[in-house]
Amino acid sequence: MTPAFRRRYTLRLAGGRTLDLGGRTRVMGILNVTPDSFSDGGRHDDLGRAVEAAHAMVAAGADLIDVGGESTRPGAAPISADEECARVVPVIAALAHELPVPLSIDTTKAAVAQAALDAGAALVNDISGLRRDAGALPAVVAGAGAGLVLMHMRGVPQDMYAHARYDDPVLEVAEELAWSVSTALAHGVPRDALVIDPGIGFAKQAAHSWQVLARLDHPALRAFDLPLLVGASRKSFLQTAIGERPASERDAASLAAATVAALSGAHIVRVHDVAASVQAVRVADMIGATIEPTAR
Ligand code: PMM
Repeated sequence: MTPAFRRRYTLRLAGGRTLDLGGRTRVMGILNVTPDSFSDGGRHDDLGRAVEAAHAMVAAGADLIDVGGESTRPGAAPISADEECARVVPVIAALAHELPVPLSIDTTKAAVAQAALDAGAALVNDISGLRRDAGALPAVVAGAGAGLVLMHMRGVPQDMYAHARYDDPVLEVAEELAWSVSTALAHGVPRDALVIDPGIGFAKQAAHSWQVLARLDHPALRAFDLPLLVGASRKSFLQTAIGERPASERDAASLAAATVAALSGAHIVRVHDVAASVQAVRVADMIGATIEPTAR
């Protein structure tokens, strides 16, 4: 089945690899190796369990595994590059040559990205959209020929809600992502390495996240002509729809959000519950292929 409702891209990855996007929705499984991550904190904090969890996600249908060592929980304490490397590099090194899918490194720091790419990661997922390390991170990505996810955020996780003021969230997110894209390009990262992400829940009140999720097909986002990644899994904004629940009890809402994202043109969804999300996005792919709206 080849859904025609999304534009197709061939994403450049390190090591001369590529990933086709725009056919079936790609599912990125989340592997947080942090002691304090808000949704699965402490569960993957030793190497063996992290490796096992990654294999389980691949067996469940994950197309990519995103390894993160620094919690992005609002108010989480920042950690040093050395501490972050100590958490993620052994996991990436253990998985890179075993897994049949690419690994991404969720970091804002050039030193961590470099160590992760050296250990076998294929792309860098930067939640700061290069705002944290515009000087060094793009050169690391370009040097490795890696992919680069540019996510929208304002400020840093510690103060991001102080910046959650928008007149038109989608337009402002797009304007600010334009800076990230042009910065990446200006520093030598090729266009076919880039993915954009509106950063659901980052420097956004719940209403802003809903507006972004509802308008993923907005012309301002489509105008980038770049693949789109969306991460809504277990995020707190979902509680305005389902009532207050711990992160571990938000999976059904997360599936609904992933389905909406896929139908609105997301090429990649970033999720915790891989097996169920694969089923959900396959339904979206089938609907998309059946109704074939304008290609995103
Ligand atoms: N969300 C989190 C962490 N990293 N990266 C991208 N590209 N997009 C996201 O939405 C995103 C991210 C926070 O969620 P987690 O702590 O459950 O991983």
